[in-house]
This record gives sequence, structure tokens and C-alpha cells, in this order.
Amino acid sequence: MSDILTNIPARAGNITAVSAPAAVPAPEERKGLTKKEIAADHPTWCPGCGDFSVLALYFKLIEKRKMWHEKITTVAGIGCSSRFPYFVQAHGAHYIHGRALPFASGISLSRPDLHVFVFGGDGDAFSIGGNHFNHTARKNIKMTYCVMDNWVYGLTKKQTSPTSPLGFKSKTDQWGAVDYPINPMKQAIAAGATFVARTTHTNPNHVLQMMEAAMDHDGFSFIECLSECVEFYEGAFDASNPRKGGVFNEVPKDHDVTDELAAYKLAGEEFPGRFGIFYKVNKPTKNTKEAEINKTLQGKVAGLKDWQILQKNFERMK
Ligand SMILES: Cc1ncc(C[n+]2csc(CCOP(=O)(O)OP(=O)(O)O)c2C)c(N)n1
Ligand code: SF4
Ligand SMILES: [Mg+2]
Repeated sequence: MSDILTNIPARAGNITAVSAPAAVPAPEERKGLTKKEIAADHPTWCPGCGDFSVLALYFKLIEKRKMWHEKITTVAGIGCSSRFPYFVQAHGAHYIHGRALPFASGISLSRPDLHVFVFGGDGDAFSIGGNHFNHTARKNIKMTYCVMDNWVYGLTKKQTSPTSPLGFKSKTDQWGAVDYPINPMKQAIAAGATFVARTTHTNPNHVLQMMEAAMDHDGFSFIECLSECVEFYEGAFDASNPRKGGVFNEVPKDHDVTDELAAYKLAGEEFPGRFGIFYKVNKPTKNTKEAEINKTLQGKVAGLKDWQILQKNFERMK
């Protein structure tokens, strides 16, 4: 059964799209959007859920960077965090569990004028979506992937996730988790992501800073954003929150973000670890490479009609 049927209240189709308002004045007449103009449905998260902060900061980003409705594309898979696009009054899709990245890749490659944001959970990203994560990262497809890591499956009410620590008691590990958790930062660096950052929902300025830097990066940018599930993993991130007696340690000022090994070392620090940009390098994107191929090929078929190009392709395949 499709995710839409299992998880989403009656909305038609396999993809639930939220479309922009009909009457859009010409860009030159328009000011930056206000939160009121970007907020859609009332978020259905539990009171106190960390996901509220991430959404509020996405609104701030849209406001600050003067992005207009038709330029905002928000994609997600399935999970509490993945409800995100519902709450943004712009274009977006609440897609299939673990499949947000391939969907977003299609948008990114076909619409170079947009910057696609993908939001989702740790299960969505690293369990069912694990392969897509690795391949989207290695292809360096331009987009920002913000994983709202709560160390648990929230939507399905407390199962062990790939980031749950050893000993975590859940419905799937009643005696405590025995499997070693993955380290999202190490995974992203090793997979080939060209921008890798870490933040936490309890530090709003930092979340916004990371989102801005990720958006400005030409390539696949990954953010691990700790986002507490107050219902099924309360207090998970207290050690990273100064208001709860924890510490928020930023990446050292002298850290070289182009040094892969140094980034990997930072990622290996014990929780609460470091926050900030661990790794950032410039590498040609799949977007650029494909655009170059398209340009060359279009030159070869200049003057032909679409059906003639198609026919030529069929002939070549015979
Ligand atoms: C193909 C498929 N498998 C399983 C599910 C059930 N399911 C929905 S969300 C989810 C995990 C959610 O956890 P996470 O991605 O960490 O997001 P969170 O709810 O914690 O934000 C699972 C297993 C599904 N909807 N579709
Ligand atoms: S179950 Fe957890 S992750 Fe889901 S909305 Fe509630 S607090 Fe947030
Ligand atoms: Mg989760």
C-alpha cells in the first residue's frame, strides 16, 4: 500500500503537492514574503517537538533571502519530520518513505533556477533511504538535505532508528538496542557530499546560519540537525543544550573545511560533539555536467522537430 494511503489524510494521488497562490504579481513589484504568507497548514507535531524550530527557521530563511513562492521547493519522504512540506505555502511534495532524494534530484536537474530543500528523519534518510543518500551525495546533485535527527522513529511510535544509541529501549529493542548506530556526518563525508554541517534545533541562529551556507553551496549540501522527539526520546540531546546543563561546542576556528580527514576526525568526537561546517569543497555538480552534455547534443539536432529527435533515438537503438 502506498505511503500516501497509510500516512496521509485523504489527499489524492501518489504525490501530495501544495501549490502556490494563483495571483502572483510581477517580481519587481514584490517584497520579501512574511511568515504569514509562507505558513500553510497548522503543524500537527506534538507540542514541544524540535521540528517546530526547524520549520520556523526555514520560514526565516525564505523571508531573509527574499525567496518567492514559485522559487521555493520543499520535498520530504515519510515521517513526522517529513510532514514539513505540508506546512509551507509554496511548491513541495510529501513523497514516499526513503525516496525523497531521487524525487528531488529530478527537480534539481530539470529546474536549474530552483534550489531544492529536502527535509526528513533519520529513518527516512539512513534506513530505507540509505542507498539514495549515498548515491545522491556521490553524484553531487545540487540541493540541500536537512535530516532532522531525533534518534528514533517518531511517526510510527518509537522503533529503533539507525542513529539510536546502543542500549536505547524501543518497541523493536525492548531490552535495549544492540546494533551500533551510524554516524551521519561520517556517512555523508564518506559518501561524497561536498558540504557537511551539523546543528541543533535548540540554537536557532546556528540553524539559520547552516541553512544559509548550505543553500549558497553549489552541490549536494547535507545538514544533520538534532531535533528532539519529546514524545518518544525526551532529553536525548540535553548534553548539547546549555539550557539543560549541556555544552554547545562549535567547530574549532582553525579547522580546515577542505580537509576530509580532519572533518572525519571531528565527526568521530563523542556526543555532543561539534556544531558547524565540518566539510566543504567545490566539485563540478551533476547539474553542470548534464547541462554541458545537453548543450552539445542540442547543437547536433538543431533544426529538427521533437518527434524527429525521438525517431533518430529509436533508430540508434535498433
Ligand atoms: C515503505 C514504507 N515502509 C515503512 C513505512 C512506515 N514508516 C513511516 S515513517 C517511518 C519511520 C519514521 O522515522 P524517521 O524517518 O526517523 O522520521 P520521524 O518520524 O522520526 O521524524 C516508518 C518506518 C512506510 N510509511 N513506508
Ligand atoms: S512523535 Fe516525536 S517527532 Fe513526532 S511530532 Fe511528536 S515529538 Fe515530534
Ligand atoms: Mg526519526
